[in-house]
Amino acid sequence: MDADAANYDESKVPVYTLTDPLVMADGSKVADADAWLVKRRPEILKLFQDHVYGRGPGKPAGQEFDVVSENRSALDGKAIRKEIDVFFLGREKHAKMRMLIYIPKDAKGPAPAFIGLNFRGNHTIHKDPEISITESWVPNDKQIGYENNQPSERSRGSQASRWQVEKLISRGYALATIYCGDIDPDFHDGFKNGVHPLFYKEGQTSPASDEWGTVGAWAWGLSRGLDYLENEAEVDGKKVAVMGHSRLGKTSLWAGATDERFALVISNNSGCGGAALSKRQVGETVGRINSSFPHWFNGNFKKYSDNEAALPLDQHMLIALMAPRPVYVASAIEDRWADPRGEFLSAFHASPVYKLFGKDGMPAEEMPEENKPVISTISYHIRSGVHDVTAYDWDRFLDFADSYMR
Ligand code: GTR
Repeated sequence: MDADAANYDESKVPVYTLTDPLVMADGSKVADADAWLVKRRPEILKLFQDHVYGRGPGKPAGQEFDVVSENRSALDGKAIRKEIDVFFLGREKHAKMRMLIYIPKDAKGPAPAFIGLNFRGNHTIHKDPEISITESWVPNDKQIGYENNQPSERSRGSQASRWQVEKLISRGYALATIYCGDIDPDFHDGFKNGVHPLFYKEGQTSPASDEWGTVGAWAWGLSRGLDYLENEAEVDGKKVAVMGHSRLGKTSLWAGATDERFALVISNNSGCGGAALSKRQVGETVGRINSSFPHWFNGNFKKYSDNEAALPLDQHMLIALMAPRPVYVASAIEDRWADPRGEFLSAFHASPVYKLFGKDGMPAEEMPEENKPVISTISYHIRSGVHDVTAYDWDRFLDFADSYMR
């Protein structure tokens, strides 16, 4: 089935029932915020681990950080740039990811920050010639000169419009980013490369059906980035927003769900397996995503291919796992594959959980018009244009972050 053959017709959306996030597994009602945090939230987190993203290994012991470069006068003197190697199991074991950080030079104290994974290597987020080029596997991409899974010099800055580094810096935010392929290359090799094998038990050769896939590994990597930021004197580790686009937006949501240290969570055009409700089966479906990207989710998720009605959860419960932290769900009008309406409905149906905390959640009952954001503890917009991250999106995310992180 190709994207054009997918369903985009609301009248063909099957009748579906969403699991009530406020009813416990034993049928009793969640009475208050405390019952949510102590009992229901862990139940839902476990559902997502068991059925969708899988369980990760948690924070590894013996992690070590090396500052491999530092320039205190980057971006024409406006920023401090650092590159940090995060050795997951200590230097001796070699396995590592490289995090690039820009910090506003004129910050009065530790800066609030955004962290997000990038698709093509740290050097693609800005033209800055001093950013080291990734040594990890990269997907072939003729447009930017990636061949034989090797990166190219000319790809520098090729994803700059998605990161808006100067804008972030001028608004007082640090930006930390990691190439997703440093954590797990984005192709299905049976989990031989990437971080999975580091944690296999003796004799294990691939994750069990309730263990992490690639999205789980990426989210785990974001937490390891946050481990460093908590120790970075020039960044405020208590004010770190996690942001991601598309497959990496699915990842930012899972990172926000599994790691409550993230103060604010942003999903941009995350679609199926991200913010969009699976049971609507609009655009990309569970069956389609599992066949195109069998490595992203866990083994159990395959049971729901063409069988969404059997899911004991839906993605509104993923958004609810952020409560009471602020969360922003962003769609794009031409990104029908990601089902913008399904993304909005997840945000909407997470709201009852926020209300337990005396917060609004998503106040709009109907989808807003194009470029008319609804801003509350759960915020939402549908931007004009295609599947992408743009200056418009960043302006909204920065305004949103200003309300909680300044
Ligand atoms: C598509 C995939 C989507 C989305 C997108 C992306 O091919 O079907 O789920 O993740 O890739 O990451 O850009």
